[in-house]
Amino acid sequence: HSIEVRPTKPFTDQKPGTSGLRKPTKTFLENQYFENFIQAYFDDLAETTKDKPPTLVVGGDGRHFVREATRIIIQMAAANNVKKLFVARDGLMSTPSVSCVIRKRNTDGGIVLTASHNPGGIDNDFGVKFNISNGGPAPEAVTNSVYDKTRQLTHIRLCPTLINIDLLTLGKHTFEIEGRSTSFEIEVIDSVDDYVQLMKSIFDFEKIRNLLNGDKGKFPIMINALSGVMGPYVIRIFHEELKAKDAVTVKNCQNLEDFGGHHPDPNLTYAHELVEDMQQGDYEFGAAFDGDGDRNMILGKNGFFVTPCDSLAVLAANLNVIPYFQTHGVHGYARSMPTSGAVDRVAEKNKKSLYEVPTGWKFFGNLMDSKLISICGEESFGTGSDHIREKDGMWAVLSWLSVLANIDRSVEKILNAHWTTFGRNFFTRYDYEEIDGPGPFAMLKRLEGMAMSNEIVNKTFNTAYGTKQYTVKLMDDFNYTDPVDGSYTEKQGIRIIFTDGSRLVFRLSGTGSRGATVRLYADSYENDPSTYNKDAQEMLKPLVSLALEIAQLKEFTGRDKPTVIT
Ligand code: VG1
Ligand code: CO
Repeated sequence: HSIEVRPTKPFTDQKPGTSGLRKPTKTFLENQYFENFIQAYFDDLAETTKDKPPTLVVGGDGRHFVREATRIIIQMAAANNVKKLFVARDGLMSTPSVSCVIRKRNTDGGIVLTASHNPGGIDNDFGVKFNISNGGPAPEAVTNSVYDKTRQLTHIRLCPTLINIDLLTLGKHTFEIEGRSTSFEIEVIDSVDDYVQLMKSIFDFEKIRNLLNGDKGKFPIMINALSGVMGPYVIRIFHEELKAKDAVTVKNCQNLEDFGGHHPDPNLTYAHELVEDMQQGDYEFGAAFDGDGDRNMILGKNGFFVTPCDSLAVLAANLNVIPYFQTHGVHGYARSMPTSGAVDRVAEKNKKSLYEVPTGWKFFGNLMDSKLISICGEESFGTGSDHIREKDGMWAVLSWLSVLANIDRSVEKILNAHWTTFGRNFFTRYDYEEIDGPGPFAMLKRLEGMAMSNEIVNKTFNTAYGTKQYTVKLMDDFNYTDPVDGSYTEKQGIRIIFTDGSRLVFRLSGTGSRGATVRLYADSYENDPSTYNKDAQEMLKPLVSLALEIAQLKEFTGRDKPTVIT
């Protein structure tokens, strides 16, 4: 096969956000937009791998264009000196699974074709994420370097005759490429095998099997994959490995190119079907995943909601029930900055270090590589550990089932016991999605100015609800210096911390593809047991109303209510 060097025009807007490059699918389809981005990545990779041709993995979440994109990557990898490419069968592989395969097969990195929790289809979003050799999302040094290359790109390289490769059958293919000293290898691998093996090495499957369908009777659960990539993982693990078909009801486990119209984001709004199913009272436990399988939502009987912040804290407090941590030990914990302080209290009690990083999983990688942390999470329904370098929805579900099997068969009781020990952080996030115009940027700009001048520090505010008063202790624009490599990241969100420990955070989303999305996070700690069973929205009303007032959110955005509340 010969290599074609095809001229192209560079784009100026291929800067990856919080988690890869996400754009409307149609944008990727026009003017070699996708090919350009991939070429810039290969150019960058060539610099770092020098004369050692790299090995890579490619997989995606099955959304529209994933399969075609996989074939384009094969043609481009061949022309860009990639030695070996592991390709997920039918192009389908969850994000955590890609991370697992990179680590297990010692590749130099991977490409994940996903826009994660963004809706899919020709009229929705597509996305590309690059992962590095530790299995984690590429850090900013890499994505910035790729971005620089996208703006200067003049040519793309591909082998146009590499077509009709069977991606549905497992196996190896070798091709001779003109002008290359080494041949190009493809190996089509099963998307689920490596991952399931890893899960079996972490958890006590026998114990989970016994919980679901064992000596204490059935423990009915409901799993909803929102038509994303997780279907085959769910079926394989629950029905085949755990042999618990009777106890595990599954929904939307057929992967669809448009996710069946689902917005594949496992939260109370977009996974409402699961909430309704759980409210019927027939299931003890419920979970949903996002499009690429790294996010999870956990519900208890009757739809009892476990906030991701509490989920992280409960798992951190109970890691000792999971065999992996019994053998590997537990290092510290970490959370993203907007995530509530619930896990901080567990760290304090267990005398573990607690790291606070900017939003985005890439910031946890160095901490895990250096064995500073074992578990970490984000308020955005992401939980994971150092078994891989991505957040992992299935891992979170199996962790919860391990806790249920060992501690108590009720999610609600586990939460109540946790709050009794540690107190409760009430947390909520308001999203104002896809706002047009400069308003959101102006709002953030003004808040940055207020943080710089310290003008509201020591000021006491009354709120529109009740008699509660809040005095500002600190207001800043969050920045982070990585303790491992010293890399510095700034402007990661405005924080307002009050004297009673309550916190407000404002930031703009880095994963949207249309307009600007404002996120407002509120976190407030209570240790009065009479509050523990109160509704978070009710409890946080005063704090949220104060947030809206301080930020003048309505004036700047024109929105008087959020699109999503979690
Ligand atoms: C959001 C979440 C963030 C998460 C990121 C990727 O980013 O807030 O916590 O890491 O999505 O998740 P942003 O910039 O929109 O707030 V995934 O599952 O979409 O890769
Ligand atoms: Co995701």
